[in-house]
Parts: sequence; C-alpha cells; structure tokens
Amino acid sequence: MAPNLDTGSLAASLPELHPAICLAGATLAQLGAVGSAALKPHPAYPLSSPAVVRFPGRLAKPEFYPAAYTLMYLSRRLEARLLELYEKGYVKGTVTSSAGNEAAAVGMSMPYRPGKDIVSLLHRDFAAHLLLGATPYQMVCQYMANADSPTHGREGNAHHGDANNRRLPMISHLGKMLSLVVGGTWAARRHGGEAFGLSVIGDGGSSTGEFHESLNLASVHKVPVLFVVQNNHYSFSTPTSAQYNCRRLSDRAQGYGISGRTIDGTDAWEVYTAVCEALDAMRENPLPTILECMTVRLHGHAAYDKAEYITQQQRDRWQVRDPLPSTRRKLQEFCGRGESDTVSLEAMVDEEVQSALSKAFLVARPKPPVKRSSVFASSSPAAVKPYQAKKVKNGTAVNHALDYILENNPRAFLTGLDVGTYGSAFKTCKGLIDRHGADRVIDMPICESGTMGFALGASQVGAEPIVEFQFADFSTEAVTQLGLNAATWYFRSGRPAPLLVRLPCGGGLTMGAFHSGEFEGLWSRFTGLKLLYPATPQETFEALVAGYYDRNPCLVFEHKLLYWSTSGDIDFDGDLQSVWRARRYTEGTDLTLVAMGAMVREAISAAESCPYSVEVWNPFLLQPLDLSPIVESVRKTGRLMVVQECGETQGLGDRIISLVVRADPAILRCRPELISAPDVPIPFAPELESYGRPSNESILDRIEKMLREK
Ligand SMILES: Cc1ncc(C[n+]2csc(CCOP(=O)(O)OP(=O)(O)O)c2C)c(N)n1
Ligand SMILES: [Mg+2]
Repeated sequence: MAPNLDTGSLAASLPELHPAICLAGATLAQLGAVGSAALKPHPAYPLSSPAVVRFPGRLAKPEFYPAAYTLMYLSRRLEARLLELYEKGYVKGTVTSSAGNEAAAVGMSMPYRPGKDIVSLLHRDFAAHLLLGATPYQMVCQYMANADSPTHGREGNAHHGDANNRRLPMISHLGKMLSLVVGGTWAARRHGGEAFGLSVIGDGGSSTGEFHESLNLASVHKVPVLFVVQNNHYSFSTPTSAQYNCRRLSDRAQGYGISGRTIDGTDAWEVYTAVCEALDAMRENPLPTILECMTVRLHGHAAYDKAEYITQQQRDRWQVRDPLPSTRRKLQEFCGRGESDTVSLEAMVDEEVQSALSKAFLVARPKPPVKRSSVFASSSPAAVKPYQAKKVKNGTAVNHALDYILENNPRAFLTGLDVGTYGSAFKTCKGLIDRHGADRVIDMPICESGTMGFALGASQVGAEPIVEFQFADFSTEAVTQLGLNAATWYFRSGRPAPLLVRLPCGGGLTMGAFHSGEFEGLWSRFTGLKLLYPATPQETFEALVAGYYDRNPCLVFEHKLLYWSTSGDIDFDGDLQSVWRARRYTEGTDLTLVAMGAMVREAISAAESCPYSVEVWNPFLLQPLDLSPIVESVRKTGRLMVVQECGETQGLGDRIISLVVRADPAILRCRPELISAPDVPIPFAPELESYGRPSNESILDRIEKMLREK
C-alpha cells in the first residue's frame, strides 16, 4: 500500500528525537513509512504558473497574485513543517519564522534577476530564497544540515545562499551583508552589466554601524542598491522605541543624499510595485535607495521564543495584518479564482512540501572529517611574468608589486584610505592613480568594515580587490568582515574569496598604542586566512604578488619601519609556488634563531656579531604555518630562540616554540626561549617604547646566555 503522505502526516509520524542524537541510519529506518514512492519530482516546481517576470518587465495584478500567493503559501507551509521538525529534534539550531513577512519577501525579490543582480537576504526571507532559485528540497536539507544542504551542513538555518548566482550566503552578524551587496553591484556594473543590488535589514539591524557604512558607501560611489528595511516593530524582544528615535527609518535617506520611502510591507502588491519603481529610478539615476516595509512578526523571534513580551492586543492587531489571508482574498478577487481553485493550488503546494521533506529525510549525514582543503581554495596559477628591480627600498617594492599587479590584471583594483592622489599614508601607492586611473585606485570613506565587505562582495563577481588598511591597528574595525565572513566564505559557499589585504604594521616609530601594532597574532586565530610577513624588498614583492594570485583572503604584513630603511634587489622569476616557504638568512650549527618583521634585521645583526654559529629563519608564511624546515634546523642546532616585536601573548612566538617542541621534543638540548616586548600596550615616548623592545643587543645578550650554558 502506498504510504499516506497527506499534509501533516509525516511530522506526526516522526518519533521525538533526543537532542543529543543526530539523524543516523537508525532514525532513517524509523522513517520507513516515507519510502521512495514519495520521491517523484513535482511537475509544478519551479513555480511558473504564470512565469515570474523579472525587471524591467512587470506583472499586472492577475499575473502577480497567483505567483505571489503560491510562493507565500509555500514559504508558510514549508516553514511550519520545519518548525515541527525542530520541535522533534530533526532540525538543529533554530527556525526564525517568516510568518507575517512573506509579502515583503516576495514583493521585494520578484523583480530581481537571479545570477545577474546581487542579493543578500535575511532570516525572514524564506520566500525570497525560493523565488530567487532555492528549491524547497534544498531549503529542507539546509535546515536538516544533511549532505545535500547548500552548505554541506557547514552552516545552519538561514545562513545560506548561492554565491555562484550572486545570492550571497548570509552570516549571522546583522548588517554585515549590506556592504557586500554594494561592492558586488559596483563590480558587476564595472564589468559591463546593468546590475542592481538588493540588501535586506531589520529594524534592529538598522542600528548597526555597517548599515550606515554601506548606505554611505553606496551613495558616495553611486551604486544602485535597494536597501529594504523590514520593520516588524521588534528586534528579538526589543521594541523599536528602544532601537531608534526618528519617525521613520526611511527618513535616514536624507542624510545620505538619497531617497527613502515607507510602505505597507504586508501588502505584496504594494511592495512589488514600490520595488519596480525603485528599480526604474535607479536605472535612470544610479543611487541607492531605502524602502522601509512595515511588516509583522507572527511568531516569536525564533523557534525557542514564546514572545511573552508581546501583549495579546498587539498579537491580535498583527494577526489582522497577516499577509497570507489578504493575498489569498486578492488572488480570488483579481484573478477570478474560486475557492476550489485556490484549494487545489494549495494542495499542489502541500504536495510539493511533502515531497521535499520525504526526499530530504533519505539524504545521508554530511561526512566528517572536514579537511584543510575545504577551508582553502586552490587553483592559483603556477607561474606569472618575472620581474626585476635593482636597489629598491621595501616601500618601493610595495609600489612595484602593486603596479605589476594592476598592469597585468585588468580586474584588479586597489582601495583604502588616501591611496589615490596622496599615494597612501606611507607613500607606498605613490603614482599608481596616475598610471592606472581613479577607477582602479580608489579612495574610500573611513569605513574599514564596509570597505572589507565591499571588497568581499566585489570578489564574488570577478573583481580582484586589493585593500590597504592605513595602519594594521585599524584592521580591528573589520574583524567580522575579514575574520568571520571572508575567511569562512569558501568553506561555507564553495566559492573562493580572492582578496589581497595589506597591513602597514609595527612599532619603533614613536606612534603609540594605536598606530604601532602588528596584529599577526590576532589574525592568525581566524581559520581560512593566509598570512605573509615579509622582511626584505624581494620578500615583499613576492608576498604581495603571490597573495594577490592566491584564491583566498591573504594578509600581507608590511612593517612600517622597514619601508624606507631597508633596500635590496628584486629578482622574481615568476614561480608562485616557491614563494610559500620559510626563509633562511644565515647558516649555523649552534642555534636556530627565528624572527619576524622588523626583528629579522635585528636577529641577523645579532647573529653576525656573535661568536657562535647562528642560523636565522623567518617563517614568512605565518598561516598556514609550516615549520618543517625550522624543525630540521633545530634538529641540527639543538637550540631554539624566537624573537618577536610584540608582547608575549600577542604574537606567534609561543606557537612556533610549541609546534617545534611537539614535532620532536628530543631534538632540543636546552629550554627554548622567547624574546618579546613586555605585555603592555605599546607606549608612546621613545624611551618607553624602546625600553622593552627586542633589539640586536638584547638578542645578542640572550644568545650568549643560552650558549654559555652549553
Ligand atoms: C551583530 C549581531 N548581534 C546580535 C545578533 C543576534 N540576533 C539575531 S537576530 C536579532 C534580532 C534582529 O532584529 P531585526 O533586525 O529587527 O530583525 P527581525 O528578527 O525582527 O526580523 C538578534 C539580536 C546578531 N545576529 N548579530
Ligand atoms: Mg525586527
């Protein structure tokens, strides 16, 4: 007998799942009732009756309502089933129900063109995902975190998308997706397409800094992005009275020199027409615009929230505004659909939901282990054009590398603060704007996080960004964008995020705690980033060029003290693969001395002036850290000393020592040593700064002590 698959029966037939048990063979066996008979693909999907018309086409009401209602109903039903599965433990994390928001989600996304426009959606845009390309089956798989989920179970719930089709996968941090849409739309248009952006934020998320940064960026750079604010009166349990103090969130548009509008977000037609009008206007005059959709949230913030903070009166008022019944009525009113027609449409959707669930339940769990190859994308070229230059300073090597990259790669662009006419704070970008133009060497407003998001978004549509932080210290502004968003992008989406990030760093210049940090320790804590720390002009050139061609976010630390005080030749043979290795400066048999950044020079000088045979190394590639040549050196010398400029807990010295010891504790003849600054903020006055800063003298002193003990 065919299994009974009518709506509701599947979840009802499921056993309660203990939260500690993940879905496995045993559970699948219990699901025998939903056998393969359920797996026929539904002919009605994708929902094309009538076909959804994308911008610049526009639907009339009789065509709009069947499409809109079908999607809204599908979204509501599918999410209801996911909530049931959450209750029973099959869905992990949570479900942030879109109930009440479907009109806004459908109306805003229907004119947008999948694969052409740049879109980022939020946690109440389930219907918009379905409209822009996700299938119900994929959505269920995502929530069940199985092997077929769009993120392969690597991210959960609403944190997904389709980067290959410009529906950028969401991260949790509200506001952070907005700047990606600005950068993506900017880059898509730069490469010759008439693309538009759609980015979504809630009333709560509108208080984040990135909301402001993104609107400002889009306005300054004239990028036509529609910023939809879904105002459902609450941010989790916080009412809008505690969130902002203006009349309407769309009024903020004035501050960015753009237009803004507030509409009824529970009326799908009103949202749809407002979005079509906004797209028409953005085509005429490419500027961003704010569309505030006043909507409702019919459930708690998420599956675990009973929303006891919402009064019954409020609930009743919102229930009346539920967009689903009102759209259903309009479907019947404008399309001549009778009740039985509507019911059979709903039955078709219910069947679609059921089929997606049944199919998803048969999918295997994702396979551990997760390897490094799933974190880093491969495929950078093996070799590029060679390059030579005689007697250049480190800062000039930076300039040559950037010039080389911009010259040979039309999709590359350089951005940051004052990189244009001024040539960047340390003059490393001098003249680049004259040689490559203001559309490739681009000054940004002061918004490091927004700039990083902009670059990440641009990288998704084929642009190749190079971002300079004016000082490494300001990179902390972009910790989420770079450390959590860009770094995990490939892991979550399967699409590389090629970014070259430059960090002028380090102390010794009397600049105090906010302009002297290196931050290689901080950035090494984020999986998915590559870190390079060159110390000579040759290394600087190589690091920048290899980091640029690599398909991952690569950070190059450029020590400011070395910019104009170190010189040497550049002889780059074009072999990119051989760049990614530790560097040895002297050979020796008594001690392995490891140094980074400006400490390399101090270490070499100490090694040259001491009576012992010291082998000086620079790991150069700080992440992923491969210490095998350094371990081999210690095997020969039996002694290890690491010198870092920053305080003991801030750098990578401890990690280097730990890795060498763990590789083979027997190779050490004596205790390994770390030379570092004291663990205090970098002080300003020269006497204070130099007091604890390692120098060739202090290194020499420690070398002598260590070797005297032999
Ligand atoms: C930066 C950040 N802080 C906190 C959270 C936790 N969080 C997730 S959704 C949410 C409420 C968002 O409210 P709103 O922007 O109004 O969207 P809504 O949920 O109402 O649709 C909060 C606090 C988060 N995701 N990101
Ligand atoms: Mg809200």
